Amino acid sequence: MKQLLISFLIITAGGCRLPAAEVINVVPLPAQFRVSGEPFILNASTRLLHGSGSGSSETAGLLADQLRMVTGFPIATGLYESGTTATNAITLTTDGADTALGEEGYELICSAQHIVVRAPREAGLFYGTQTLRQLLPPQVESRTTSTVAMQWQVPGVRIWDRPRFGYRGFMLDSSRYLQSEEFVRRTIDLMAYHKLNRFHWHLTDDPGWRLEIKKYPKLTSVGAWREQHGGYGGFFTQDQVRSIVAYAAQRQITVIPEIEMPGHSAAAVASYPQITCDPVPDAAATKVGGGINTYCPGKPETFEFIENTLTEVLDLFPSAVIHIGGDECSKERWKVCPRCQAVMQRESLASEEALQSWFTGKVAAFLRSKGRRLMGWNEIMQGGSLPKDAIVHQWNDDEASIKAARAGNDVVVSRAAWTYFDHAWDRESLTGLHNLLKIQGVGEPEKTGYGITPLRRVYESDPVPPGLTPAEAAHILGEQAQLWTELRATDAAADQYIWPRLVALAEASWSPREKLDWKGFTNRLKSAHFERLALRGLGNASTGSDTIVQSLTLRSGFED
Ligand code: TNX
Repeated sequence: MKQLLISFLIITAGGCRLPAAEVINVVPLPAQFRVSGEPFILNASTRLLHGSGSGSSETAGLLADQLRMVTGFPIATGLYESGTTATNAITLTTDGADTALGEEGYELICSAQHIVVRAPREAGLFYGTQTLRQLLPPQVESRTTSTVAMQWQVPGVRIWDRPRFGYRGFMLDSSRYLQSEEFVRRTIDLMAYHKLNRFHWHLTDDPGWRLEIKKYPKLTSVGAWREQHGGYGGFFTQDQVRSIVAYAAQRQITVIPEIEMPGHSAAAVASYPQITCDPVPDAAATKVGGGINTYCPGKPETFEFIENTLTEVLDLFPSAVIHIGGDECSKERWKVCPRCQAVMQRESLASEEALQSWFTGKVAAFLRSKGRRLMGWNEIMQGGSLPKDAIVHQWNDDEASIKAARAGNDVVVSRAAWTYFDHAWDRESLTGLHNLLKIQGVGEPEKTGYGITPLRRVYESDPVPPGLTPAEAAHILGEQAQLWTELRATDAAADQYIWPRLVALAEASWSPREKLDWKGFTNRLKSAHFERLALRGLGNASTGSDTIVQSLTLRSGFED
């Protein structure tokens, strides 16, 4: 591994001495970098060269489109000729890349003559271009051609960068409330800008089924609508989903669908009551807050339904991992259901928890037979017998991560107290949440468990619990934040809860732990990054970027 880092490098910029990390205003902070030499300045003759792979040309295309739009320069693209060094060019190439960069790492070298992004894989090239955008002035993120004379300058720099974790995720709950397709794309876009690589899409839950399934049209004609909130509803068509999945893939993001089972399934069983224990249609079942109606593991038709549904899901989502939920499953109906009790006897299952385990095992086997892997919330561990290839999605505390890692299961960490973005970011927003709960009449606010998760807490979150051996710790694949939307009815409200906390999660899961530095991070946010986010259309663009920067700052809890 090439050692490019000079740890305490201080450079002189415009007469004032700035730590290098603030000149390299890149989020997440690269693993290693060195500022040196003259800057590269884009001009009307600058070209963009790339390798022949389809991913390379798509990545180059995305960068070229943006650069052309804001600079007004032609930015001609072309194929890179192996072994040459083109001047006045940005080159993206896999040639001669350091294999230690792995699946997602890249090297970026910028001098007055050229910029080279070198990576063993296409994901690395893509991440190199995201870093490059952040090395340019923030105005590079505008939606229109710059009308003022700009110096499109990239500082002389050498960067060697790869992520701490292979799994860096964000979950969006589209069941409780549904977002616009535009919002989903923009969120994916911003995730990619921060080098996040897994979009976990919570598409089904009690209050609404949001994914078109051709074989079961009632899932969306019945299950996507609720009497509550004035007949609220909607869903994503298969065409929309295909195009969102492709959009994400271009940006190196895998979309992991979550199809909740056996609990959180009121919308499904309201649509097809024959797959629940007590097939009485429950019109009020589809509502925020859910119910005790779940899939019946005692019926063959339940598994037929699940397999048929998942078959369409697998066709839409190429992800190797499929999330089946598994959390908070009520066992009330199972306890009195003769069919469930008969399965328990036949399979010698001592408890209803063991029945859920058996159910999960059957679904895991189905997914495995199709070359996919099951992921589920940590309740899938209850009842024992979780297959070793299942990924445990841990949302409680470190104990669950430790237990899963020691059992040999891979773990994705999403501890509620650190990474649940439906929680408040400060005392005032917590009061706002409590007021909303009162308006909705959903229980006593103080007992709902909503807490405060400030930006700094997200930044300091470490998904690897202390005390694991290196072999056990290797099972911690990474970290993920979630936005549950029981109280987030609009896209604008969702944005408020996601940003800027997702930026902190991105840096915490990409940058080396020893490089994390709250002060440096907040300086980068304030000096350029918030402006970039505003220019990229975060929040309501019509309110103007100053207002967006102001509200991002407010939600950050900076002391000054
Ligand atoms: C728990 S986390 C849930 C969600 C809720 C969330 C609210 C998890 C696996 N289940 O269904 O939306 O709390 O914070």
